[in-house]
Amino acid sequence: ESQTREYLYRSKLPDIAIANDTPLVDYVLERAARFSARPCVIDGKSGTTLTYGQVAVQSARLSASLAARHGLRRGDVVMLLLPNCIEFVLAFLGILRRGAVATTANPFYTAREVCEQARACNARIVITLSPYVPKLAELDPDVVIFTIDAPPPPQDGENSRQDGENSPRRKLVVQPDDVAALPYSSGTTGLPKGVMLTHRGLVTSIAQQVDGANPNIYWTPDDVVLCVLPLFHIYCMNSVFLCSLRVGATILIMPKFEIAELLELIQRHRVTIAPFVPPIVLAIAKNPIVDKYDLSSVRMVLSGAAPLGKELEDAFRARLPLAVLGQGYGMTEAGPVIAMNLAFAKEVFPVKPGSCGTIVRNATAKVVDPETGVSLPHNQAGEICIKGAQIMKGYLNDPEATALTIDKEGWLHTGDVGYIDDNDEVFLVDRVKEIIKFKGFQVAPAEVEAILTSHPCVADAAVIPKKDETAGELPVAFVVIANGFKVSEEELKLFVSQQVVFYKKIHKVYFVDSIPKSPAGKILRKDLRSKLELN
Ligand code: AYL
Repeated sequence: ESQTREYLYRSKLPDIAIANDTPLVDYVLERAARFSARPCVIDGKSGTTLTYGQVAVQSARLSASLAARHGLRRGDVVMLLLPNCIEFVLAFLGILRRGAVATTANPFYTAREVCEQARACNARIVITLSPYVPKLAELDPDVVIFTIDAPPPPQDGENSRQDGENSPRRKLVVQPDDVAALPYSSGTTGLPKGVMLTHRGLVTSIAQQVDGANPNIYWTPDDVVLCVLPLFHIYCMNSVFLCSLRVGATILIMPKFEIAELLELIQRHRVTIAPFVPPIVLAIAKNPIVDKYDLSSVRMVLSGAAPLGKELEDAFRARLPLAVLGQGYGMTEAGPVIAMNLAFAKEVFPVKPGSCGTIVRNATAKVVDPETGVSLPHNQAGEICIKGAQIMKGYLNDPEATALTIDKEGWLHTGDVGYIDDNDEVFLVDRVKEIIKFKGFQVAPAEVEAILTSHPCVADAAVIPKKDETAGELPVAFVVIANGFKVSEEELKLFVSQQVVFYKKIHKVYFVDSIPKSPAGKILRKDLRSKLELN
């Protein structure tokens, strides 16, 4: 290649020393002894509160119990199929303490989706609630199903087998490059894949956000952090749950978004930090009931996982003038955080509206021309690439997909198109990858296409995003009916919706004679997208 100069981007914050060979749980609970009497998690509905001390002890107990009863060992995969609840927090920490791996799934998934993930990662144990047990019926009978709402009685001697907080052996169990969390993501192409996030990677990511003399996100033990986004998704798991533990803040748990309840909780618990996604920002900006609540405690509002329009940003700021609103930008595979707004820092930097933040510290980004791979200077749009100890180790059992995403030099290619401006802020403008984002949730077109083409009347199908004000994007399908068959739009929508979680549903079917494809057989999604715009 003829390019002599590489254009590289870094944080404005200086790099910091990160003890990223520490196991994740030791790292996030490093100062827990100091905070042991302070509230760690509060269940919003019941008011049940566990202190840092209780979380440390109870997660260790759960860990010991998983080992004693079910033989949980280092490297074993445990699936968490749970809504946001205190037990999620305890189970996640308990699994990781053993050097085992937590794979998280949406409890609203259909049986097909749950089983596909559990089988793909060979989950040995599923931790869930009894109403979700029927979704696990098809799993191998060897898989242990552990229902936290109906736990088995404690066994004799179990407590004596728990390893205490200071067990010297525990440190040896977990290696920094062991996988800790295994969320699923389709990345830039194809079906959902297990994203191997290691202890080292997650420690690095959390440090990049909340550590240092001038942390990029400045939180303190006095903060109350709202946990309404799903913990099974990497945004909340990392930037809400794990970052809160690291700083010793209080996590206020809410199992699902309901506006009046959310506002009530913010007022009652004097929430200071509100991590949101754009649809929640929209609801707060637009809903008149917001005026009935005292939200003056909120000092920081984060938005991420999907684009936040500038008008919406302005409307929201008018509603909550005391809070700093800004965006984070991430991708599951990237560990996940790529960029974070520097208005959240302890010593703030000036930022522009519409930006997705500045590249996190201890990391390097570049913007490449997707055609030539040449890196681009400020203000020129291209594919964002990121490098650093925080990115994934790879996709589980899928070296080909890994090699397509992380190149030989260690650059992770995001599939996002954007530029970095003169102020070193990231602005996203487009995507060169397939995923559809419904309210920040991923929809893998390949998954829905496979379901559609499994229908006897369908010869071919392509699924693409259609812009939508509340959801951001909606999945819509182009379908070729098989010769001599007849099928209606409603039938196909139903056929899909019976097999998928709500956000993967098809909102419109366009019947066509053929799906445009490249000579290599790849769907020309761009052509379909422009067809939609003409519609
Ligand atoms: P995944 N603006 C626009 N698009 C975004 C943004 C944003 N601020 N953040 C993420 N995306 C899109 O794996 C983008 O296309 O992780 C990206 O490649 O479900 C894709 O979503 C990744 O989707 C944070 C803040 C985590 C954000 C995240 C990202 C979680 C979404 C932690 O603190």
